[in-house]
Amino acid sequence: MLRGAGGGPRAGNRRESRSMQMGILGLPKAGKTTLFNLLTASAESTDKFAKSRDAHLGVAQVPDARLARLRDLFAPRRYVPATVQFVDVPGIQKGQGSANLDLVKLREVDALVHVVRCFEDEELAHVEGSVDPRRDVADVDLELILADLELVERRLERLEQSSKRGLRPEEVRERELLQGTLLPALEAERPLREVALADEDEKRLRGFQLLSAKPLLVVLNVGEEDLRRDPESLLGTALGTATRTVVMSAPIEQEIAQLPAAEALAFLEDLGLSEPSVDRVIRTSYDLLGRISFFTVGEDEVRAWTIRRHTTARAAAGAVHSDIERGFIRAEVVAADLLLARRSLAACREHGELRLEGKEYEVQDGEVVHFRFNV
Ligand SMILES: Nc1nc2c(ncn2[C@@H]2O[C@H](COP(=O)(O)OP(=O)(O)O)[C@@H](O)[C@H]2O)c(=O)[nH]1
Ligand SMILES: [Mg+2]
Repeated sequence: MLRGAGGGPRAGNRRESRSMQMGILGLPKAGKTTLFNLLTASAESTDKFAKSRDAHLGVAQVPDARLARLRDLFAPRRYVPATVQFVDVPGIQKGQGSANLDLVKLREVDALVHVVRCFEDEELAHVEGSVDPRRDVADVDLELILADLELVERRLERLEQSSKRGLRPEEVRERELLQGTLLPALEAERPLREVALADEDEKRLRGFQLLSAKPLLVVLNVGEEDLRRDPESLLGTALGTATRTVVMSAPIEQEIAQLPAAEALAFLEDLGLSEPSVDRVIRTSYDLLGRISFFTVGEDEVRAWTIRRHTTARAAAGAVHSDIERGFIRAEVVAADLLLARRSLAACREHGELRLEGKEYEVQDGEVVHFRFNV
């Protein structure tokens, strides 16, 4: 019966229904739009007086040297890297809590990028009068915390009113979680990303879209002279373990983006960098989102597919097509580096490097996968 076939959890539910989204936030004139333009090859206005009230949405390709080399090997008709979306919102204002419209725009994103101004520029006054990255990180965190606090308090009031008619067990658990764990953390000005929660509690909270619970990448936008300093010395403190950092210089990244590839490499080397900081921002974002890529290869197409870490082979097949997931038999798997060394799947097979894996196998980042299936 047809209903039986489609009645279980649908393959589509596990697929990425949309690209992962990172929201860029920070104080005005920190370099947010400059970074957004670099990430997404856009050209939104960044002049010193630009004051956009609109959010911009753009797509960044996830740089992956293995995938690029697979493209060179297979010379396919189509080449499809993984992508991450970035949203650039206008600079946030201090002290507005959840009334801050720009924070509301960030509720739907999966993780946040806070661009922090660390560069000096006499012509461009810092909104707070001085350059102090540690203060700015704390101030922006506090805005997120206050917005969450309002939301949690409002929800608790609503539950309080409902408690007159008696709460359902699910609501009781929710109240415990809000009252006992979230509220105290927020009142202590602790971002929720630092609070460890059980999986089911995390699920329970997902609908709230709490800002301080989102994974955070702090981008320190420095002057050229600070490019090789480490984040802790720039901030004068270590950030929480749920926070990642990347140091970059926006004007230098702009220069790199305009150079031909060979010159860009030489320039990076001069600066003592192994890759553009923009590439690190994208890759760190992908990682922060808990995403990895596996590849499919052929003359037709060389392509990266985005899956959550710890996805099984069968569910990974569903990222490609629900028919392949449904008819999954086995996956033929080889690490991209091995394939690049042998130069063909047939040669990998001959050397016993093409493994046959079953449906429960956990696909690893950078693996080339060929699914065998039956429809
Ligand atoms: N000197 C210097 N200026 C920068 C740097 N990053 C951005 N700017 C300039 O600062 C101004 C504001 O940048 P923008 O990206 O629009 O900042 P946003 O308000 O955070 O979006 C622009 O004139 C940029 O060219 C930097 O690292 N050094
Ligand atoms: Mg801007």
